[in-house]
Amino acid sequence: MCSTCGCAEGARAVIVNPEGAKATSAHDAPHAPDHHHDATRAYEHSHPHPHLEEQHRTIRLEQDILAKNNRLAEGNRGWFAGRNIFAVNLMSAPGAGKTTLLERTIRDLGSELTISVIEGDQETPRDAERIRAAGARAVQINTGTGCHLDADMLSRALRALEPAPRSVVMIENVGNLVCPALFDLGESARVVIMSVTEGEDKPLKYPHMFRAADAMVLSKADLLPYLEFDHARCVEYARRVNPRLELFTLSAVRGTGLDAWYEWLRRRGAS
Ligand SMILES: Nc1nc2c(ncn2[C@@H]2O[C@H](COP(=O)(O)OP(=O)(O)OP(=O)(O)O)[C@@H](O)[C@H]2O)c(=O)[nH]1
Ligand SMILES: [Mg+2]
Repeated sequence: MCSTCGCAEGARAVIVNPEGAKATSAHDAPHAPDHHHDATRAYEHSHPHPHLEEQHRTIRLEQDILAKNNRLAEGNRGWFAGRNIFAVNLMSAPGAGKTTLLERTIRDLGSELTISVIEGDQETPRDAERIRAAGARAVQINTGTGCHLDADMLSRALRALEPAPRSVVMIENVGNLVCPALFDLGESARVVIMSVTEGEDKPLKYPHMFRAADAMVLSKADLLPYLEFDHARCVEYARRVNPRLELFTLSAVRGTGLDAWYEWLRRRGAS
């Protein structure tokens, strides 16, 4: 549940309340004080299609939130461009292997590229600690109930991280295949990681995420012999949703398939 982007009931409640300021949802209304009942009744009387009105308000609020985020993201993009920093927004379902791939990448490319990391999780500093142990600087963002990073969070984390000019900033988004796709961070590239244990149909079921990505990493390839996972079909689904996706199949644990991923990072990081 997310109270930041409006997909949680609590956030919708603000939209439903005809008075605007006090947050009550359709579910809360029966428990609200009498004057709230009166206001709700008066509202329903003058608005014969409350659900339609609610939908309009929901869409308007989403547009406002995303428009504000997009403005801040443009600021981040300019900030990165001014310092010649290549910023990668890494997104996946929880546990797909984002941090493991980052640890491995830092260990293998650390002498060649200056990499620093912004970690997004609802709670705990665990991932930032893992990154530091791998040898890179890291800042942790804890989003609480939020299910994605946004451009404002990123800009504040960048001030704390102070990445070097001409370096690579990896941004590990909160584990979630849905909301992070909506929020531009001002990154230079978007990478979606999908592990082979998730099933080959994920690009079709969560198309927004795959459509928004520049590259897709199919992770945990070492587990393929133990799974009913149709690799060719997964690739076909991914390309159906996004024909321009660059694809990497790898295992960060076994160290297979990493060369193409590293080559992509070097190439994009240098351009
Ligand atoms: N077999 C196998 N396991 C892997 C691989 N990469 C990651 N894992 C395992 O998958 C689990 C989750 O890995 P993480 O790197 O923490 O995943 P994450 O995407 O950062 O997770 P969140 O930040 O919680 O969303 C751990 O138990 C890893 O050891 C891989 O290449 N092969
Ligand atoms: Mg992680």
